[in-house]
Amino acid sequence: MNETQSFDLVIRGGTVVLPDGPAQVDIGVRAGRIAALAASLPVGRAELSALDRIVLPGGVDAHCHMDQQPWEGRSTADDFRSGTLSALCGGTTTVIPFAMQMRGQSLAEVVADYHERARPKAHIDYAFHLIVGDPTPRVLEEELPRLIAQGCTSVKIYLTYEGLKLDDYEVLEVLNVARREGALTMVHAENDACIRWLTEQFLKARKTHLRYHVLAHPAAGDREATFRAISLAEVIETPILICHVSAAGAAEEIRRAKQRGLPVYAETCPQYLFLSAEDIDTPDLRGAMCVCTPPPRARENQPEMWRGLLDGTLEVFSSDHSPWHYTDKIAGGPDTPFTRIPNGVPGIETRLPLLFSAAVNGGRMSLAQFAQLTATTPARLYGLYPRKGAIVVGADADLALWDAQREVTISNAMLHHATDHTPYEGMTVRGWPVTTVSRGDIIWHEGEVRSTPGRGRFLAAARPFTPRTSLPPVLDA
Ligand code: DUC
Ligand code: ZN
Repeated sequence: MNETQSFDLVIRGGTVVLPDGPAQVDIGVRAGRIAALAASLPVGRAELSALDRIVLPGGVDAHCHMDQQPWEGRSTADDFRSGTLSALCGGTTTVIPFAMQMRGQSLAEVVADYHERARPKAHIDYAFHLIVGDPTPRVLEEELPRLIAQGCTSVKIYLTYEGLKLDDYEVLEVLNVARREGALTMVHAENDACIRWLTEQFLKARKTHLRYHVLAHPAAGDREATFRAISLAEVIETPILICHVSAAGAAEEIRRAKQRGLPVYAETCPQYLFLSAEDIDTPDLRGAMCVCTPPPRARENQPEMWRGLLDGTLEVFSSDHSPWHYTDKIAGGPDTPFTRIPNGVPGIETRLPLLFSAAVNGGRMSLAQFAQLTATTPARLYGLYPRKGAIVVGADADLALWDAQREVTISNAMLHHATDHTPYEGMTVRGWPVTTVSRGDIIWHEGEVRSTPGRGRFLAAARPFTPRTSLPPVLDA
């Protein structure tokens, strides 16, 4: 083998989770890519032992918030530096956060600004979803098609939240552009009127304790909004993905839609498997650490989320990392009403270990299924596969080496995000990613960070679906 054929790095002796399951193979890396997978490779210029390690594709976290523009006067705690650092220390090698357009803003300007925020700081590779909060004719006809052509090929819309929510007519407009452009539309599916009406009733009755946050975001409203989003996408005949599914009813609508053959995809997050409404209902304000939307549901709901993950109803597992400082969450003092607590929980670093421990070590899920949920399927749905999301020849050498038996008790002190708490404080998990490799660089190894901010690159995503030049069939009558 001559110099140009030899490997920059050989990862040797691990149990490697290939798309069809684990195999004992070495991984040869050349120019940042996986160049060979074989039982015994020759010595490389650098060697990394994976003995007693499980080698998984680096995680793809397809729903996380970092350095979004301030909203309602507040910004989340992580910028791209701390957010991507926390991600890589938890075995994730690709993130897809959100460039968020609100009413009155130019989407193109928001995206340009977001590139500036990410470029100097990101440790790992990143793509952007486009939040469309103001679908003006200019956005629909000019900005969106151009941004999609430039590699931002997923769009997120909200059915609730002042400044972001779209009405059904606007949803149809966005879905129609997504269909034409081959983009995927993600939907935050909660019923806005339910939330506003219930919130007002609770406030009038002076019911301001944290527990009313859960009641003001009823699961029935999620089911309705999920079904409505599915129906609107059915009219346009275009794929959608329902974000952060929290409750059995919404999962049931998604399952039915899939059974009818509709291209409906769905995501859930750690907070709906490992937290519950009971964690919010604390006598003090500590429950604020678990406040997010949709909220974690009653503990009895959790088995339904597991069922959805295991039967393929929910095919993406993301963090929805949205970290606020606890001090900001409870800035209103001991009587902070539930309406004043910013929504969101941190979780980019704990996403994979929590699932690995409960699902893989808990005997519920195979390693191949774990890789699908946490890396391969999000990479496919968001136009990053096969460069990201799987251990295959030709892909970027983005890998996480796991010590499957390592017991770790989660504490905020060990995490790398910029916020002051984790809702998972004190939970013990078995299995932890001890080495992370990004494009062949070892960036995290046995507690040592070896990365630098700015090494992450923007990923221009491919269009995940075929652009449809024809009208939606309903218009072609
Ligand atoms: N809910 C969201 O939809 N996004 C960020 C935070 C949250 O709780
Ligand atoms: Zn979110």
